Amino acid sequence: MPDQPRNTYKRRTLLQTASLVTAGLALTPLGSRASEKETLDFANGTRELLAYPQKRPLMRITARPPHLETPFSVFNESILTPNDSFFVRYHLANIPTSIDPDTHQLQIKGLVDTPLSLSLAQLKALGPSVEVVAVNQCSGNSRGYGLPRVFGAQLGNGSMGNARWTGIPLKTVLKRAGVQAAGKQVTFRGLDQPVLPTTPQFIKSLAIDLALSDEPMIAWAMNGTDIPLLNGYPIKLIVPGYAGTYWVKHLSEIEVIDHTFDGFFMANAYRVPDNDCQCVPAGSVADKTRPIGKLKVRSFITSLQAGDRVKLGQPLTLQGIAFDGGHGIRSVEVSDDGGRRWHPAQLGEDLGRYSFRQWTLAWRPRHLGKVGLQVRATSNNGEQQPRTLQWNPAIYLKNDIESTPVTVVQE
Ligand SMILES: Nc1nc2c(c(=O)[nH]1)N[C@H]1C(S)=C(S)[C@@H](COP(=O)(O)O)O[C@H]1N2
Ligand SMILES: [Mo]
Repeated sequence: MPDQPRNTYKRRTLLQTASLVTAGLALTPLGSRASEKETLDFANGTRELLAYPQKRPLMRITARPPHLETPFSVFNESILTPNDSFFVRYHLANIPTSIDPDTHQLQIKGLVDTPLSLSLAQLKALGPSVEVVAVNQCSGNSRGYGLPRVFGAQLGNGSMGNARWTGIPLKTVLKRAGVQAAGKQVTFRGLDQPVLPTTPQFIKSLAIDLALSDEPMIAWAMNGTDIPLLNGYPIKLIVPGYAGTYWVKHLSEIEVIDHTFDGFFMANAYRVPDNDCQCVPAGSVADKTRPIGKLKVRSFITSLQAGDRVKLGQPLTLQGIAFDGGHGIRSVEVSDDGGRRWHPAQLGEDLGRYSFRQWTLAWRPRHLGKVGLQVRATSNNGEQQPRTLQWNPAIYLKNDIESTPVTVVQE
């Protein structure tokens, strides 16, 4: 069989991970670049760079459960985020450290005609596989840059990534089981467990119409190879355009229910103000909330970072990325004068409406001293990044126009 060698290799890496568990080292990084740290441009923004299994050194936000961010320079290197630098986020500390792909089962139960228990091989044999390039962004990405500050992890801009996902449409699996007429929502759960019995399980739900639509997918490959353990091996739910919280990792159980799921991670956490901007006046609370949904349009400069120095009069190419919740990017513009004039950037290759879109723009620094480079994206439905933060109590979906401060120096 052609993929035999890769499977053998996979088992070996997983066994290594497993032996770490026996040695009591679960969840500890394999190594750190001793003194290496990366500092984000906000108060208390220094993060250690640590290498976890199958990962290159990433910025650690929290240790238990692990929350690791992608160093921002990675987004300048390629439009697809490499698996070994893709961010990692968990809610429960008891995460799987070794999973046998031959015995993993996916249960489909609840209001279905035929409950199913599928091995990976059976899942793959259910129908033709599909591919999508899509951004996985944590709801709280960039929270650390938002003011006034709120409780929760102070995330930089690295809790996002763009990958090519291969799997089977969720609807293929649901239709095989036969969703009954009373089905209103579908819940999803993975293998990770709370440490304490009082901690709620990480279970997410989607409305039945969304679950049966074309896009959601059960993926087994990320950028053409196995999904890293920490990103959801062996299978993960992909919900293109929607916040990463729905992208359930180590997917093991799907249930069709006849009501709105009221578990903690839907009814209490990951909710936004129930209005158009999903915002409230800074410091206030929302009267009415709803579960977080699609990603908002946003863009970044990736070729320069805050504090960089550039030379007066020397032309350079600015480069960055833009994305939205699935309409695709219509335009990206850059301003070097505080937003008075906007210069249209050139858009790069189109990898689909859920993907990062690269942009470039030739720029010549004309004035000595500090300059804030701003970038703003507009999606194909006319949605544009706002000038100021649309604040909400968790600073979810931050998407106001970024300003990257650089200093122009004499050649
Ligand atoms: N099983 C499981 N899936 C999960 C989570 C989790 O805690 N457990 N966290 C969710 C959240 S909030 C995010 S942002 C993404 C992060 O995906 P990644 O770790 O693969 O980058 O996973 C989602 N899926
Ligand atoms: Mo998240």
